[in-house]
Amino acid sequence: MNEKKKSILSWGVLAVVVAAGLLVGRCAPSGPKAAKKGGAETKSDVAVAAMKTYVAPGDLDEYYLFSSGGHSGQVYVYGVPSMRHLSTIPVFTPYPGTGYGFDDESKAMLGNLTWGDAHHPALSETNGDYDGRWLFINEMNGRIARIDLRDFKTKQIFGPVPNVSGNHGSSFVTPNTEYAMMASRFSIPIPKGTVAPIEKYATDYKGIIAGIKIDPKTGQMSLAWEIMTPPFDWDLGDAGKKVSDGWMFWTCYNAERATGKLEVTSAQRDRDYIAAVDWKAVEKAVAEGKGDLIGGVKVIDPKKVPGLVWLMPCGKSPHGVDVSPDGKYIIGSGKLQGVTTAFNFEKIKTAIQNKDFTGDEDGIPVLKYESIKDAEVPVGLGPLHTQFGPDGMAYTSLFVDSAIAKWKLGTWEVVDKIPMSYSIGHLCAAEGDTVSPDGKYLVGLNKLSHGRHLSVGPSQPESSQLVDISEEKMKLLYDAFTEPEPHYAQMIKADKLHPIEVYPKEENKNPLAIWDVKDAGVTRQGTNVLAKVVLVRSTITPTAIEVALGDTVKIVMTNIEQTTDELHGFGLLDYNINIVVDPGETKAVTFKADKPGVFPYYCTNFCSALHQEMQGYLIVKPKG
Ligand code: RUQ
Ligand code: CUA
Repeated sequence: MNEKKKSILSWGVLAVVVAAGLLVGRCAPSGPKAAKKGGAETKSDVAVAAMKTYVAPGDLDEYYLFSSGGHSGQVYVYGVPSMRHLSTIPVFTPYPGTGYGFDDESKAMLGNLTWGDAHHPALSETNGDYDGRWLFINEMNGRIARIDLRDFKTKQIFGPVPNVSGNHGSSFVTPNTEYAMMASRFSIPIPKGTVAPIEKYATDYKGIIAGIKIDPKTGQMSLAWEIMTPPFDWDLGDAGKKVSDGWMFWTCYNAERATGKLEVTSAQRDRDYIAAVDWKAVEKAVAEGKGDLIGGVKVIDPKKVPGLVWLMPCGKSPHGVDVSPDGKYIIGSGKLQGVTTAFNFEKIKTAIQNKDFTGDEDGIPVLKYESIKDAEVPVGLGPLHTQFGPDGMAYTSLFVDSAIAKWKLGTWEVVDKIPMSYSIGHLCAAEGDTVSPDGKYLVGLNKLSHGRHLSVGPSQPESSQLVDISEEKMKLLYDAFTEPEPHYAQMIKADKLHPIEVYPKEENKNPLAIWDVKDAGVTRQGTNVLAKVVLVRSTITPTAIEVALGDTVKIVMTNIEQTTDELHGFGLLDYNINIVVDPGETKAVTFKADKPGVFPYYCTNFCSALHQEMQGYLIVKPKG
């Protein structure tokens, strides 16, 4: 948001708050349009909305919202209800603002990929409730990252996982964070690197479902197992909870096994599938040594190892699948229809026991639709995703209708609807996919934002709309605009997180860390130069680093500050080096001194009145 809009908005909000009850002017330039399209019907609605979202200077938001940044490869952190953007966590993409992707460690973590299409963040859980430890997020190149919520930093990027192509069905975690799950959107011949003609798609291309094990103490991820599936396009997933704990569900489209123009060819059948995977049984099978080695990984073929996976028919080209807080219902939303389907977990288990099948797909039994469904809820056109509130309330996003439907589990009654501007994809309720959702707030993550903000040219922001769900009728509270492209988000009660503000000195175990400017300096071993650097207000010590052309230079920097917000940067001109070191942190960068000359380095983070003086020179002497 630009300064002008900010000031217009805050003026408006202030006026509304001060003159609450009076009918005052609109709070934003797009106000009149917003009132018509967005659901805040009257001027007093606008005043109430302003008061409900206004977080006074110095006050704190009630929730954190972690929103996926889509193909920006990042995670955006917002406060709710203010919808203020608080922070950007770089995950799959270098981010000069925090020096991510420039220092040795984060560069190595990114590997050869400098982008990732990040979709579905998943907070770690204990007994089905967010525990505030980690945030996982997938990206399409077959990877999952772990962000530590102690310092809001990416700590591990796991993958690309062998055989998985297009990791969309991810990174859903199980109720005690045993696993983050993965499923391939694109099927390919496996192992990766082998080739089969596209005409043989139906038989020679394979989908993959994978369980990524999470170490309960450290959060470290490792590949536990893979299951080979027909070449369906696995889409979204959700882990069972409470009564359905131990199970995992994934939707797919293209049960037709079609190729070519999928918008036509994959929409032939009335129903595609949701896979129901008994992951505890999979664990057992793998422990018994079942599976074949493909691409260096044990892969289970359900034809050879039955009793692990079943298919639940779900109409039509389903997108989201969401398990109710009590674990009893599996909600599958077919994006090309006007209903969302509620499956009953008890009935699923009974149908499996009774072998109530209508056929199979490459050895995976297909359950009888009529035997496992409880209801088709007439939510509206193009249902995508469902989130939950307390008291059995469910909220389903409707892409085609561009609205959210509120309905009740069990009675299947649609009780309210609110329009979204425009075309909502995902939605996120406060603690909305835990065993105990909070209600209160719901954020619609819209695909388009046209006409609701100052124009910024052809590349428009997306919009995230905050909805009040504390009362019977949903009410639009606020329009926030975000960078591309929020798919999913998760909202956690703010008091569950306790981020640190400095890295305690005693925790710094880096053997090259130094804490006294006396220890700073340059040492050489052959053509390897090691510069130990201290960053503290307002000097980079040493103030000159001398090396010879062709040297391999490793600069290790320790920010010895123990004060909140005292970050220092190290920008080295002409060498494309940009490091940011937090208080108490040590970072290293290694590069070849391949250009002779004198190159200034300086602190990039404003840190004191003498920040501008925080500078030095790298002197690269030519040979001879
Ligand atoms: S998907 S809405 Cu990954 Cu629903 Cu984008
Ligand atoms: Cu250190 Cu600016």
